Amino acid sequence: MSSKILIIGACGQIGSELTFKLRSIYGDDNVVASDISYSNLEIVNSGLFEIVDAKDYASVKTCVEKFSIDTVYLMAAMLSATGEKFPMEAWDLNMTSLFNVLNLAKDNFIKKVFWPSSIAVFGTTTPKEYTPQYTIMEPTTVYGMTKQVGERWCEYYFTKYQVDVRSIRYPGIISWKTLPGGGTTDYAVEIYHEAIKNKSYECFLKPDSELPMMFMDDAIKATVDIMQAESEDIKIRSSYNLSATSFTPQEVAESIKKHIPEFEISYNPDYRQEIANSWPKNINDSYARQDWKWRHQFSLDDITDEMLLQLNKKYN
Ligand code: VAH
Repeated sequence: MSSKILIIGACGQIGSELTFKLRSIYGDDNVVASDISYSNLEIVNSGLFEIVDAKDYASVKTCVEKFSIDTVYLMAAMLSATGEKFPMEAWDLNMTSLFNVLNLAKDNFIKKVFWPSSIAVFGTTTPKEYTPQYTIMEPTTVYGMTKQVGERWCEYYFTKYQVDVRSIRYPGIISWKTLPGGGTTDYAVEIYHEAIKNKSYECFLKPDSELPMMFMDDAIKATVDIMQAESEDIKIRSSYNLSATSFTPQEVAESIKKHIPEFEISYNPDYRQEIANSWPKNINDSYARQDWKWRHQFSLDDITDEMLLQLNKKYN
């Protein structure tokens, strides 16, 4: 019998594309999109949609029971940059929502959980090159702290209550369909929009700020792959390192110039530079590649090709 899936945070950058992908796999009637508001009308009008407050246990439980949900993808979170402006709200949203879903699973209202972690779990004391799965983790952002402690709780609920929760540490995600909100890696999305609209972009990070990045199609594939893997193949129940590529703003600009030679980039680092400085340059994701056969597809130039192709259609 097909899964009955609830996506919490379906109006967001990843949640929106995950909704369409899961509907294509499991059928429209088996995937319920939800969010705190009707902020993405394409999602709201494209199929089953419910208002769910991820911080309200009763709100989540009511939706789970209404649609006989067995699998929850918890995509609602406050990201790194916004989290530094509203630390208590970030802690509350990111942690309360996770406990609500883990407890629904512990009490057998649902059977399976996906929860996104992030390379933001790493901090300034973490080795920055080819960052290993197991290493020093002293995150300096509230967002990173919520992801680090969230990973501990995921592993605890698996070990103590046999909750089938699966997680990956997303790098920066690049997509063209839905704008990201409040992330430090958002420059890598904005730059493509500005390249098409204005042929110039003022970057809020320094030119040599190398960060781990991934195209949305790869991120969605990884999310589906880990959730479809056999339980015994998921040997890490905190969260898996995941990687595709890594690059600097300068390298993105050079990639764009292969298509738009007149494109110009300038740099005006802001508070997000300190966040970026605390994160790895690139990630060792050998455990994901070994345990559940993760393979990425998109390089930087592949990302640039697709982003400019799709955004040209959007704006012209
Ligand atoms: C952020 N896009 O910038 C998120 C992501 C690795 C970064 O977690 O906060």
